[in-house]
Amino acid sequence: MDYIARLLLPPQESTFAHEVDALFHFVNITSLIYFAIKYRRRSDEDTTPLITHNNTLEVTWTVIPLILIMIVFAWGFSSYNTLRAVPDDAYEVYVRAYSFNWEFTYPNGVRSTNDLYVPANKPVKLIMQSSDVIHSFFVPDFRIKQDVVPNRYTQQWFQTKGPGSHIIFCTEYCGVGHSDMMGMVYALDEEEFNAWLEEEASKDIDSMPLAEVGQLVWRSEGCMGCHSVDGATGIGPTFQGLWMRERNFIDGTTGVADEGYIRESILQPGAKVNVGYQNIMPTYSGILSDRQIEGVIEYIKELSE
Ligand code: HEC
Ligand SMILES: [Cu+2]
Repeated sequence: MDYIARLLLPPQESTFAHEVDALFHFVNITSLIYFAIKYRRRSDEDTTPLITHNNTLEVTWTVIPLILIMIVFAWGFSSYNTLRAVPDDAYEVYVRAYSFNWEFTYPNGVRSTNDLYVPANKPVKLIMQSSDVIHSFFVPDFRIKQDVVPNRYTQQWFQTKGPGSHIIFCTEYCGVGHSDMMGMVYALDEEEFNAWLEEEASKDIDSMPLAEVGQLVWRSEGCMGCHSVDGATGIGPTFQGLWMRERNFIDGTTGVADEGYIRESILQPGAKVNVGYQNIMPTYSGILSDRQIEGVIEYIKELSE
């Protein structure tokens, strides 16, 4: 069973993954065997007999599937409970999904984008919501998948079987960047995890050079998912060489990428939309501080030197 499981599905990396797989294989294999026997070709001129009524047959095809369904139901119900009942001592992380990134907020206030760090071998609870459309949080290795919806918290928990890294997908089609809406779960040993948390918490943007603040914003606030810094075109224009460049907007007007333009692009992305791009950038009004915005401006300047 374990061999087949590994052949067909991703590695079982959460404590309950084997339970989900066992039920899946049970349903699959019983159906497969039944169909192979029932619908095999018996002879060269095999035809379907004409039967108008048969009580024995009707009772049989009701009772046997009923028993099977009850097995699957009881088994599924018990696994579902395991997946839903969050242990009391779970480590809690808030998750915010927005087009097209995952943002994680840890109890000590640290935030990370697209990289979720968790303590290995400990229950972790995710409290999730979306800032725009419906997304869905899927980690195949853990056998978990949960919709992430605006204006409502949904929950999911898991416990890893050890340190390791596992890919996160969005599995609810959410727009042009949907297929790029990926991340990683990094399960770290407790000591390593605490060290990571402390290091992140000590990153003090008040004593960093502005361009570094900007680079940090680009990396940790999701800009990276849509804007490259190496000249490559993504969902949005690259930041490389953007400083003081002439911009053409879809309403026919033009402008120059100066401080005011960059600030406006961040706070009111829809005010001027570049030709060749869609108006899909989320506003960062209320999310980024003035210092962070000025950091981005300086970072873009530096990238154009
Ligand atoms: C979901 C994708 C997405 C994210 C995330 C995103 N942007 Fe954008 N951004 C765009 C698109 C698309 C455009 C071009 C359309 C427009 O002008 O509104 C754009 C335009 C811009 C522009 C104007 C660029 C130009 O060439 O004129 C700036 C500056 C900018 N974004 C900064 C940022 C910053 C800073 C962040 C992160 C804090 C960010 N964006 C996050 C998609 C995104
Ligand atoms: Cu999504």
